[in-house]
Amino acid sequence: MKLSFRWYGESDPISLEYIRQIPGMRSIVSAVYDVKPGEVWPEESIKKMKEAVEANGMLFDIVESIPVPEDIKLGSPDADRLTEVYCENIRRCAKYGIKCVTYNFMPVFDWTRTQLDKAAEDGSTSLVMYWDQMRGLDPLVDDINLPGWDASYSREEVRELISAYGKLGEEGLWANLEKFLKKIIPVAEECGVRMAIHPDDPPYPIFGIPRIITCEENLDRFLKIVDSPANSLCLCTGSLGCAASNDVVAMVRKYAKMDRIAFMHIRNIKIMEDGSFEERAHLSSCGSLDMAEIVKALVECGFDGYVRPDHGRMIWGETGKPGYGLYDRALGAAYINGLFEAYTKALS
Ligand SMILES: [Mn+2]
Repeated sequence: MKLSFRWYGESDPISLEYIRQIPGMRSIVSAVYDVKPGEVWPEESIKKMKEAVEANGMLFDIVESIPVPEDIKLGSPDADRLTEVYCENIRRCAKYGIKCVTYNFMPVFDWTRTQLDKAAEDGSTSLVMYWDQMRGLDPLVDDINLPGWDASYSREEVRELISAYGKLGEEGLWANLEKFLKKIIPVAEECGVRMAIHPDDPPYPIFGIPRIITCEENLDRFLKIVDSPANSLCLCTGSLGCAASNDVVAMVRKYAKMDRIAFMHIRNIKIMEDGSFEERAHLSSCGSLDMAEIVKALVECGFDGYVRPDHGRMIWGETGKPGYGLYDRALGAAYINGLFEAYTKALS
């Protein structure tokens, strides 16, 4: 496996000098943040990031993410032009050594939580989604501003988008995804890039907005649209794991065996009785997911893709981007290293 760490570029309060000190850290996962979704990435920006990462003894060979504009997901008249731009960005990334590009196909909001700094008993804080804070909210009527939602949309724009996706429905979203994949995957194949779709987070509809990258049946359907290793998964344990109906270990085993996991996001969550969830420390006993079984499945299937510790808690007084502090993600990386080393030795 190729251990990696997400970094938000120059503006990230965590320095590459610190990240390189995490044992076994190989790759930096990042993106070009100086242009809006739907614009071509300046080659100069990609090159600059590559040079900064390499100057710190690591590789910049994986991108998260090239965002998919809403117009592509909605199948708007501008979708074809924007898909061309998307293909050009894949080519430019490949030119600078990128081997894997992560993206998602979630309408409107990348992820949904009701609180970003919920304090646990031990004084650490993490992101949570509590249904008793969600229920009764209607984004078409109420003035909703959940943490983490894109603040660049006006309330009116959010309402319009939600109603457009409501009309599109799941099958409409599938059709637009298929159209998109059939254009981008041949380009990715041509330039040696694996596209890795991130599951919807959480993996069920919220506010009636369709969500399709959610469960085994839908992941099977997704992979069949273009049956190629270039059309693969970013299997995020914490996202799929938020639905108790998803058997994450079985999914990891199945898709790793098929060689359709390009990237693993490893993180633990605790599902509460009412379906609410809390992001927890990576250790299996801290949450609902069996991390040892997940890594064992990967090792047994010969997984050689990218792995990163996903969201961490805020611990030891650290402040910063919720979910993306240094300390708890570094603990996660060390734990992931330990599990991989143990299973690799035991099975060799
Ligand atoms: Mn993830």
